[in-house]
Amino acid sequence: MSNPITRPTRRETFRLGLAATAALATIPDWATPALAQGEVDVPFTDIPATFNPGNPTATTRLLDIRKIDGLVTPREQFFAINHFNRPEIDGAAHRVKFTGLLNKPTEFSLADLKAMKPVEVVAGYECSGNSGRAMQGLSSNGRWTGVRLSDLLKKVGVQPSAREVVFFGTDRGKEDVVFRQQTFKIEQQFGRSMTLEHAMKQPLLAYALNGEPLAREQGFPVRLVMPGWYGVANVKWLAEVHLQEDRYLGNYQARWYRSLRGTGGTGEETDPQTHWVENEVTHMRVKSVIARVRKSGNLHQVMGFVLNDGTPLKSVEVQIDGGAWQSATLDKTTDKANSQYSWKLFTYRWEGATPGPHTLVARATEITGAVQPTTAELSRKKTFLEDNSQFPRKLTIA
Ligand SMILES: Nc1nc2c(c(=O)[nH]1)N[C@H]1C(S)=C(S)[C@@H](COP(=O)(O)O)O[C@H]1N2
Ligand SMILES: [Mo]
Repeated sequence: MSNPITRPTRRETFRLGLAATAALATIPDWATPALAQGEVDVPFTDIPATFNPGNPTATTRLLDIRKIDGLVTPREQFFAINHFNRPEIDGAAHRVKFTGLLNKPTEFSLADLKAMKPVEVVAGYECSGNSGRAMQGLSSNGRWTGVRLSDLLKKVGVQPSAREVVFFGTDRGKEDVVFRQQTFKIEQQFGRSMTLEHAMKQPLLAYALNGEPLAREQGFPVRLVMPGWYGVANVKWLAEVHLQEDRYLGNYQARWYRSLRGTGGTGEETDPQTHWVENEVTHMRVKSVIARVRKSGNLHQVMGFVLNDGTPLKSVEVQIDGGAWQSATLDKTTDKANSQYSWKLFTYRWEGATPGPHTLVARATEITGAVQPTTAELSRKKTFLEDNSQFPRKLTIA
């Protein structure tokens, strides 16, 4: 049976004004749909009593990854992170302004964007602060509809000196801006940037998630979606796209969202061979997460997802109680069209599980050879962002 979560209805397709349903039809179902009769989820024993994803705050909503039962995260469950206020915007009055080094500074209304050729991309992402502390719930996978940013940039005519594209949200708030010994309390807007080269590739100005308009906390009426990058790139309540020559060094670009890593040498701070590198948070680093374990008779199905920047995967493996790594199976629909930036679902058949406590962990490897690291292997990364470490899960078989 087709999964209602991933199959758009005719009405939905019609509402989006999409001419062709062909692209939509390629969206796959998960190999293991919702619980069948006689199947039960084995509860994890590693979930803190305080973990309460069903109780969102104004700033954060977590996805309860135990509920994943299809490729696409339902819109109401999609995680959310809001740094400032959540502007309530009049969709009809809103304009996205293109400013800076352009031939034709232009404003686009939502109607203007919807009148253009729509593209649809299934893209999953996580907040770069996602980790085991949040039970990996700062992650989701969405079916986005919008307009390619490159089409808009072609319309407005980028001047040859432009190098950097800055995206400003409508949301604003007070920030501490630290400069040497001074701290300025500045009210500022949310801003992020990328090079023009990146801006001409995959990003979309998205106005729909899973065939519905964006919810307020999802950035209604229009947001940026940068497939393959950490969540912070996906500027919500998009107000302005500004082209400039110089790098943009705003708080959310250059200070709040960066990693500090020791590379080379021994890692000792006194070792001259060790370099300390601070990088912006951009491409997602490969991460696999075990989300569910389902019991069906004697068989246990271990299920989870993999997120990365769209680089093809070589393998996903599962290890039980420190034993040998065993190949997991990536959902067979993974290679289909429109799934490069989707998260990938995997299953592993765990046979002969014995009663008692167990530890299960997954690791993913990209075709480039990049392997998802252990926590120990990430010990030279000092800031907590970009924690793609393997995530051991604990459960007890009755
Ligand atoms: N305007 C604006 N855009 C924003 C944010 C924000 O606070 N304001 N949060 C960012 C961060 S840190 C993340 S992880 C993602 C979360 O997207 P979501 O809320 O749709 O899951 O939005 C990004 N875009
Ligand atoms: Mo984030």
